[in-house]
Amino acid sequence: MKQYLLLSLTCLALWGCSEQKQVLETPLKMIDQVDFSHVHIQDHFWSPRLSKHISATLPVCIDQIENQTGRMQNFVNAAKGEGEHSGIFFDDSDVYKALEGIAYSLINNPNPELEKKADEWIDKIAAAQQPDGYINTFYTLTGLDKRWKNMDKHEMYCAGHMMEAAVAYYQATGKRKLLDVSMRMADHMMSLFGPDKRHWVPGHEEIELALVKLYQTTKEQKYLDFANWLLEERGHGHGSKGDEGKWDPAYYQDIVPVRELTDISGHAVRCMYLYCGMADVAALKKDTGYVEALDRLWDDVVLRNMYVTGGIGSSRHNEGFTEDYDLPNMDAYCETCASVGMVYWNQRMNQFTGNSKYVDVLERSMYNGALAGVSLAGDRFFYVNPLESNGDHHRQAWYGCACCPSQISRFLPSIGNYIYGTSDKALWVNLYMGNTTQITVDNKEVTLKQETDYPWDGLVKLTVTSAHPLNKELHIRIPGWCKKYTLSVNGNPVNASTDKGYAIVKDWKSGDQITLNMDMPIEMVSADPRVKQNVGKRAVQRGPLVYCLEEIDNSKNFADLNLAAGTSFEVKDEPGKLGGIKEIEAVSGNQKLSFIPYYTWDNREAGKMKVWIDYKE
Ligand code: FUB
Ligand code: ZN
Repeated sequence: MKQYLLLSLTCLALWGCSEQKQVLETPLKMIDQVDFSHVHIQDHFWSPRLSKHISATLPVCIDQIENQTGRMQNFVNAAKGEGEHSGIFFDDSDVYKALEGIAYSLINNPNPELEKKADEWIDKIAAAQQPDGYINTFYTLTGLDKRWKNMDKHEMYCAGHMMEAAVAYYQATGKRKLLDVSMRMADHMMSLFGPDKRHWVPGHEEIELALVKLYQTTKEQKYLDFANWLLEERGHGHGSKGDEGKWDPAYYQDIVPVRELTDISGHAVRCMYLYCGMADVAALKKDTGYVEALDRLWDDVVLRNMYVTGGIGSSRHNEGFTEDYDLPNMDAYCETCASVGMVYWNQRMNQFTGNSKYVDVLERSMYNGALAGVSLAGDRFFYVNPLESNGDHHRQAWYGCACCPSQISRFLPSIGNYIYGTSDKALWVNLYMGNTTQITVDNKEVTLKQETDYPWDGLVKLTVTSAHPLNKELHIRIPGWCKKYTLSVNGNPVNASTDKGYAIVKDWKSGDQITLNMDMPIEMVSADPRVKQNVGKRAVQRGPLVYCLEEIDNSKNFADLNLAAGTSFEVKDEPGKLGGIKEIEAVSGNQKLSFIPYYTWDNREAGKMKVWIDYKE
């Protein structure tokens, strides 16, 4: 029987374009990611970020984990079976996430000293594993008799992050010590939970997507089946009453069976990890019901619950969602991890459908919500990413709950994952970053080269070379923000057809230069009128970047600055400012406003900031 998926085009949480439903015949994963290990990024925008990741972000994480906090000592204590546990009960996960970041960094930037550090950590982690395979320093040091009693205590969450680190480190080095530890922990969990055994609904998702990675690396089907079982456990009343009943099942995404989900609710990061796990299992188990649920959820997230920065989860109270269209600016939570989660999830949705609307959201979350999470120097982090500030919100070197710094440490070195894809029919170009990429497609060596100054400029030159002719179309994403573009092959304009947001180039041969030139005007955007906090306001956007006003550039009458219908805008090159930006200058009546990209705010003297600006009709 043929299965159909209902997919919709979106207008994000913004107002102004029509919504359509499409019926597609391709319910399961059609595009494979080109892994970042094949991608060498070299450009003015991302290369500095990636250098800072190595010189600043990883050293900060290592220092915090080893010296400033007891995270590594917890493993040492657990191995000896003596001493106290310090910190939060899920702090092990920060060690694993930083280790994953180290592994990714080693893949494209080998570094024997860093590898030695990772080996040291892995030895300490492995030593803390219990004879039955269990590993979690919190329970080992506070009483193993209490383990597996409270589903909110993140035992599977920590295990999941360990598995992701283990897979990454195995890919980076071929060393399997942590992979073996992970398999023993997985087997331990499966000895307790599963069909005809105990029920378990992980209070914080993560294990599901991690088990899929473990399955893909070890080829052990049981790990995929266990991931599927854990997903199916949800929504049947087996779950946590967590924290003495503080949270309801909606907080844990445990309100209905996952294939019946229609609305996003509860904790934002948990939702993102759940949706990634569902997508991964769906792709491998060919479960169209999961994909249909994800499609419904995507509409709910993007059309009704997403900020213009691609951030999600407005409330500090539950680190998540309240009501549709409730998107406060000053009090926005918008956890960095949730924006990174949007990148992870939207890539998976694009792979099912070949629809660029998902990459539009991925790009929005990546360049704005997620990138703001780390300072330009790479050494300070935002956990919460508001869209307005009184001048009292700043990045910190670390947090008691440090999920966001460690998230950044693994996200940045793997951004090359989101540029290209391959399918039976085509090579897919999703993001624009200067890079050289070498892959094997249909047993042929292929080199893709992009030259661009994106996101500052919309000109992209792409060359694809292969020794043997490649029988593939090129699907080149035309971003949702782009209203006008030209496409040429070797300087000759082509009138390419488009499909789901991609221009399709059929006639090309090895060595041709394909040039995409996207107009990148400055735009004033308005929110959906149901977002009451943004009524009578506009935000400024250029290409994928959302801009904001910072007090330091706009010290006069900051509170009264406004935009109007006749406001004139100009782009100004500022190579020496904030790591090199294009600033936007606006003249509105007799006011002058200077906008900087949102991701660069709070890198200078403290002051007020706002994304949504009063608008005078
Ligand atoms: O609970 C683990 C992580 O800590 C969550 O994903 C974040 O929201 C923070 O609460
Ligand atoms: Zn976080």
